[in-house]
Amino acid sequence: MAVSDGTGKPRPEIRGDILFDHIRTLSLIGADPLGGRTRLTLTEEDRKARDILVKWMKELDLDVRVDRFGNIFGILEGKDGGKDSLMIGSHIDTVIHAGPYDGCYGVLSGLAVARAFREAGCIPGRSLVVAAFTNEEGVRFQPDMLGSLAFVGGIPADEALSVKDDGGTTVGEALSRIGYNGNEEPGFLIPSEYLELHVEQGPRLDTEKIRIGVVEGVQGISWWRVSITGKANHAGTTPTNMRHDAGYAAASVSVFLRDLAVSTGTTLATIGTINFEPGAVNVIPSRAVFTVDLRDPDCTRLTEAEEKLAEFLQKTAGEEGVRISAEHLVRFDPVVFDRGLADEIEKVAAARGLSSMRMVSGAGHDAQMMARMCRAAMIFVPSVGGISHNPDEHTSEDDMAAGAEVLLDVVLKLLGD
Ligand code: HGY
Ligand code: MN
Ligand code: MN
Repeated sequence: MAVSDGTGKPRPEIRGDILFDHIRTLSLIGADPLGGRTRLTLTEEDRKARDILVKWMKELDLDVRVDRFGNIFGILEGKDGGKDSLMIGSHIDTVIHAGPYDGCYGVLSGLAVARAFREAGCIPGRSLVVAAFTNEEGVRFQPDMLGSLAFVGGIPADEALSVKDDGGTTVGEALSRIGYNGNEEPGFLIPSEYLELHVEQGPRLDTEKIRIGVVEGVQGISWWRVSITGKANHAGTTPTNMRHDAGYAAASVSVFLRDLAVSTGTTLATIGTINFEPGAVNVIPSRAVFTVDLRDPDCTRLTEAEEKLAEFLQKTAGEEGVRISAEHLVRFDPVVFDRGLADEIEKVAAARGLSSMRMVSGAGHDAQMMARMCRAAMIFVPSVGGISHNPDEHTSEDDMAAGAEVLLDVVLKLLGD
């Protein structure tokens, strides 16, 4: 509810009840019987979530625009007639079997900030934009953050639209199928600031009992798809020294990656998907295809990890007598956010009596793309047990409300009225 800010004018306030209700409603779309939800980008489930988000934006009388990549923007025009804007964004697509907050919390908190202005009858000095970006997760199409990358011109529009999923469907075809192939071009909207509120997805805030994360940047990300071709043979008759075992080669890469991560202490390495052919219990795998996700806050160490992986693949190919190829899917260098915005977030948290700490994000976010276009920063709230990309992902309503209020306070400071 809007309360007076001492000047007689009602002060915009976050409606936590509506925010939590919206998060619950969205979390049911694509829900599975095990308590998770799967809303891969540009699927029917994603369309349903998009449609309800657009409905909520229109209920707030926001001017809804969709660009060529399906990015959705709800615009609350400011007194300056919309020339200069502040954007709050994130994503509503999910990974497989996801938790309820990743991305959705940020988009719906942006909507809650817009609602706070509307309910207080307050027209901000500059326009406020609420954004939901396409394919942040990168599960169906790579690279991840494809929508925000294309929005900032980080990938040619045609290249972005022709990226294919495993079934051969392009981004452009999938957008048309769900009716979100908008016509706004990249650059139709260039905000001065971008803020993203997100659950931390890691254990630091929860462990250290800190309420707010002041996110100063995002670590580097490198994704690969590795294909190993060996020779199928009988599991019971083929002596070990005669094998060209794609499965064994893949498993040795997994052990190598763990050793690499432990050796640097900062690099993280994950094999998230793997597939063997022919996939029979008594046949030595002729083929293994898997993905590698490498992360490091330091650019040089990330490159070193990539080089060490390439060397190990070459060595393994020679020793096992298999052919190995590696396709580089993603490389995003570490990003540093805007210092002034980070300072503002820290000040606002302190003014609300909320403890805060500065940190770098382990997860990728649309903010790292928006930082190429304008001043950008992020606000984190604790993830219980640091769990995310898992139905057990949880953040308390108190913490979610605190994060949304810090977001509103920063917006009020920046937008003025
Ligand atoms: O992969 C990531 O870090 C993000 O969740 N897309
Ligand atoms: Mn996210
Ligand atoms: Mn995610």
